Amino acid sequence: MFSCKTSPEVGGMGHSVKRKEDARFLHGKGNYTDDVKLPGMLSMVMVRSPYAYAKIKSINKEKALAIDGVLAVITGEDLAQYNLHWMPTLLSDTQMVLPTDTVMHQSQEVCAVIATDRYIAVDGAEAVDVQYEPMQAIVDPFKALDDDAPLLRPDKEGQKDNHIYHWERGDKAKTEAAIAAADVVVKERIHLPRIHVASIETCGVVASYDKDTEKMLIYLTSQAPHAIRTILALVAGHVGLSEEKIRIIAPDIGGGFGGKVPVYPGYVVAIAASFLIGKPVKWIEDRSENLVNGFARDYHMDCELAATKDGKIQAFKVSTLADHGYTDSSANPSKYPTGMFSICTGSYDYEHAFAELDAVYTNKAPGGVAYRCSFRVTEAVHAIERMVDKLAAELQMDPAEIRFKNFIKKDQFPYASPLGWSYDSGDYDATLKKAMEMVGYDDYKKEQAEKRAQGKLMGIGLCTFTEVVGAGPSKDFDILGIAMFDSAEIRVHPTGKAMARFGTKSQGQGHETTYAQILAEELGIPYTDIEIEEGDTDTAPYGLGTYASRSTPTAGAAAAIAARKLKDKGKKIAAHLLEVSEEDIEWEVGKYFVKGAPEKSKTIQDVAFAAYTNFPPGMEPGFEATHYYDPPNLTFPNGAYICVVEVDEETGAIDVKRFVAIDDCGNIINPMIVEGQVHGGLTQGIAPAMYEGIEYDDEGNVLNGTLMDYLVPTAVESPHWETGHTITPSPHHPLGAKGVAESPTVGAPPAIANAIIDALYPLGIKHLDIPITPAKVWEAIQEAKAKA
Ligand code: MCN
Ligand code: CUN
Repeated sequence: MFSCKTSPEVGGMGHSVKRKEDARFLHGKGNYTDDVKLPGMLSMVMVRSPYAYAKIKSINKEKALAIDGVLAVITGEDLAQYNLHWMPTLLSDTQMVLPTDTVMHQSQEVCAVIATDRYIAVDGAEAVDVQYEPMQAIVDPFKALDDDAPLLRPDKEGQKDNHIYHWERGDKAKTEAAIAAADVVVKERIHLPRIHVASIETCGVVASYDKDTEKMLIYLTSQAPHAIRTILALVAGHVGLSEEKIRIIAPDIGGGFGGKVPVYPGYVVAIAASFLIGKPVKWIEDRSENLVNGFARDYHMDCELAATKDGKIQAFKVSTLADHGYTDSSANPSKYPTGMFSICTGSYDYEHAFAELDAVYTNKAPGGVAYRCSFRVTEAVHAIERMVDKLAAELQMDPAEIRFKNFIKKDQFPYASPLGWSYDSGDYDATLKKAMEMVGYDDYKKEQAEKRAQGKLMGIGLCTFTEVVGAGPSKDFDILGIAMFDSAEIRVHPTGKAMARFGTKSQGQGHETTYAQILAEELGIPYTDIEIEEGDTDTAPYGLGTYASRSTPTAGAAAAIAARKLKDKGKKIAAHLLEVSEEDIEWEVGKYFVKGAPEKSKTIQDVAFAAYTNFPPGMEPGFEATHYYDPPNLTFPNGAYICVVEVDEETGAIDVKRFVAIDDCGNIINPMIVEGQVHGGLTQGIAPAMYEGIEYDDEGNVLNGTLMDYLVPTAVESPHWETGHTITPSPHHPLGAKGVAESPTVGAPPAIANAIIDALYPLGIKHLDIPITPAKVWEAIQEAKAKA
């Protein structure tokens, strides 16, 4: 167990102190991109394509330009003059900034209208006359690979079909042989549909170019401001926007969830427009624009799990077709085009595994990596956890029993997984046992047997997942070639108060509080005396940003190590002040004292003052430290989730009776913040499991592009989440902490799906794809009854 080293006033690790940032949020004083108002600022609105696939015959700007206040209509042809009409995606594909001849998905940006205010810009956008020649869109990713399918990306040299790439990991021959020889093999095609993050704040930018200083100031809703600055400099350096002239400020962010990692065409157009016009330009998406552009998931996974007849898993094979839309803009490291999908062997110990994936182009919006996915761990965990339950059902084994039988055991860590990861630590038995005790598993099993005897549908679903978060190490992980590490810079002022800056960027995770707590833990300076700043590329140390639950594993570690550098310097100063040698100085949180004479001591505040006023001769003055942390490995949090549901056979209505989530993220910095992260993440787990999914018709029209018909669960739909934790520290993280923020969204959907399918088991229903809505359940029940 973890016990706090600091007092609640100091507020180091393990204290549930209240979030420092909340006062300004709750008082309506948050400062979001749309709150930025600069003198002379213009407003930009996009004209978007009504078609999923069409040739642009003409764009007539005249009527729009005739409107009083409309200053410009920018088309792809206009940008082409500066070679700015295409941009690289985060995975080295190419994406149109604005099209010159063809639109590739519904709602794609066609041209941009710039006006003196937003209302006029909207009128202007309506007045632009675009003539299209619609073509038959490719919506079904399987059909995209047909021989007679039209080639969607003829602009790409050497591209002969709609196949983007093939990726594989593991030993195919041995895995297939093990499957062929096994007693039992279960198979399933599992689809994780397109969903959308739908954060409260949509994407947006304010770009402000000053022709005199040649500086480009950009306010951006970005999870990764430094990386975006570098990419902008690489893309627009040729027109004079070099990196030292670009300043990106990511102000407060109203939810990112991965949707604020990429560069959207609107950003580039607004920046280009401000550069050309020399005035600030604001572009903010409206709700529908936000809902229809970008996505998460869309993996079709053919899974095969093989085992002995007593339930020992032997081999797992998964072949995936990934629908990437018209360009591959997944925000993934270049060596990992499928993100961390190869964690799909799960929490179980077996020898043979093979995963392969083919990515294809279709006439849909690009995206893929978002929605608390941990770089595709959501997909991986869904595959293995559904399949383990299917195996248990096939063998008529208890799903908990089959898991205990196959778990990697505590003493097997570090564990080399068959697809190449080194799991750092875990005690999976303990986590599942705790969840079973908390929910009252055995009692529910009895109740289920009774209910089944009465013809009632009740299900219990488990998910025991392993996550992988905290990219770097930099040798393996990058974004467009920029190595992944993260950074912290601490300045302790003479009066002992501090300011610390980071290369990450909170979007609601509470970094202003938890980073201060890490520093309080290490230095003994109260967390309330430490200001935390992120997101300004002119002031913060270089970092790769906040996504893939990497902030605690990387920047959190950097904070601890930078603080330790300060502590070392402080020791020398304390020795000088106490007139003893450095070896005689000992540290306890907040103060240095003389070995054997604890009454002779200097507080960290005394030492900070001395660092500016009375430091040892020859020492560099000041009390500051910086650390760039390159992790030796990722961290592997895990969890055991149990969901209990009842299904109404008449209507298909699903009632989630209980949901217990036990997470293990190693040592915890702020238990209340972790609990809040888990609550939010679980709600974002029930969402794709039961409600959300972007739907298309055969023409590629999005059928649910507003919040009227794209159902985002609210507090009303959310069950009462019951949470808890086990603690297995990460052996390589300086604080023993692992990331946690995406675990609940990774773990919840399979637990819910498993519970509903378990409820339907007596009817012979063996699988349903998410979202499992009442309508889907009702139809499955009718079909099952018709067969019976
Ligand atoms: N924490 C802790 N102890 C631990 C681990 C984490 O106290 N052992 C705390 C951290 O200090 C931090 C929070 O929990 O305050 C989340 O930390 P971490 O797991 O490191 O994740 P990140 O800060 O890197 O957050 C990223 C993650 C991602 S990738 C998505 S997507 C997501 C998520 O965070 N988007 C969010 N949670 C979100 N929460 C909000 N409110 N808004 C979003 O957009
Ligand atoms: Cu995959 S969503 Mo988070 O990593 O920003």
